[in-house]
Amino acid sequence: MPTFRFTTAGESHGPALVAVVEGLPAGLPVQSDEIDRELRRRQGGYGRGGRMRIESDRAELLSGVRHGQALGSPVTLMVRNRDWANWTDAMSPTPHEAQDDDEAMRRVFFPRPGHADLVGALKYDRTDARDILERASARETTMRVAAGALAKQLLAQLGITIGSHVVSIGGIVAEVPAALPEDLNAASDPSPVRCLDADAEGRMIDAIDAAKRDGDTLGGVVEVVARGVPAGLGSHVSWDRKLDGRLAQALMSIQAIKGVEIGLGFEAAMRPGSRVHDAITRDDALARGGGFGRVGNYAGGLEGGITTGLPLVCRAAMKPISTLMTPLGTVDLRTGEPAEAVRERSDVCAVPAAGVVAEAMVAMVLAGAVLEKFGGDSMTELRRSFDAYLEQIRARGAFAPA
Ligand code: EPS
Repeated sequence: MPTFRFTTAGESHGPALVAVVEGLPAGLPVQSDEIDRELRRRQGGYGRGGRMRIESDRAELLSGVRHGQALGSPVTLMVRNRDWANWTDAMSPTPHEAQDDDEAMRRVFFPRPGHADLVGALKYDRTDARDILERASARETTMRVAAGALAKQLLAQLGITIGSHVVSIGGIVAEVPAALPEDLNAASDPSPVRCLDADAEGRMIDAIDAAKRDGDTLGGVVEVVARGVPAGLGSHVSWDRKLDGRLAQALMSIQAIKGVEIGLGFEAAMRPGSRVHDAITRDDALARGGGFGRVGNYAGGLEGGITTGLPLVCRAAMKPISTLMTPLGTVDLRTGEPAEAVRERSDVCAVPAAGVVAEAMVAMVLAGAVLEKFGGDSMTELRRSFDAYLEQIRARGAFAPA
């Protein structure tokens, strides 16, 4: 059974979204304002549509936390959809008197290419694609971020921090500094596109404006960096314990993500081994690597599915959002006649927000790996085991002077 589990529920225009999170040790300090801060970060970014002006997401804690500390029981988080007030008829859980009024029920018969509309309607035997898109919507990522905020708070107790920045939008690639700022989010969050390169930022904003004018959308690439991760999370022994595989799955599960890289990623396949692998050194400053360091970090902090103690670096590629205001061709789900895909209010670009969601997913995978290795029902137990392990690997690197 996984050590850190979470599940989300809720439709994009339903009354609320919820998440149930299991595995947090008793005694973990839980700061609800920190959860809301993460939710605000996800709502931002240049290129968002009208919905984000309606919502101002706040998490309500319904279980599992008392007087600011986790109890060890499942934590339930709820975020109400303000837009629900405009959807009470169309999303009514009980049969509605205007059932035959397709417009009032906001039915969708023209599936969008690239969205789950058509395949979901086939698989779940629905004629109204609204039954699919309400759940496929990236609104669901609200709860990943809320649950991820709890994972971040757990990791922060152990000195592990996670940040992200945008690497590209619409083919405009940022120049990434050789050494990323220690507090990555403090540097990236003030940018409207969460990009560290001011020149690229301006061009990304122009590209988003142009896409909006054309009724088009833009994707991009985000990079997530976790610092303070000790060597030894994950395992080489079985496929499903490899941490790189688990990170890839978690990141790939985010709506619209089509590719994941760790460290050099696909670029590693183009180079000879001598320009890919990170030579091993002694590095007394790198206590969490057991006193062993690396020349460079092309491996992105993972070797053999196990963390190295260097920063964990993952990238995720997001395709452009599939709701186009200048729509592509589709087929009417009722008649089979050719049609134009539905135009729903949507975002032009949500890459900056995707970085925040990716942080949450990485945080939850790392929280799971930490709990698996160090376990414990309480923070006291977890901390004792974590500290003892750090001492153990520190001793491995403490060689007698030559
Ligand atoms: C989305 C469509 C838009 C986005 C939404 C994702 O919502 P609406 O249909 O209400 O205009 O704003 O994202 C969010 C609501 C969110 O919180 O991120 C979609 O179809 O995926």
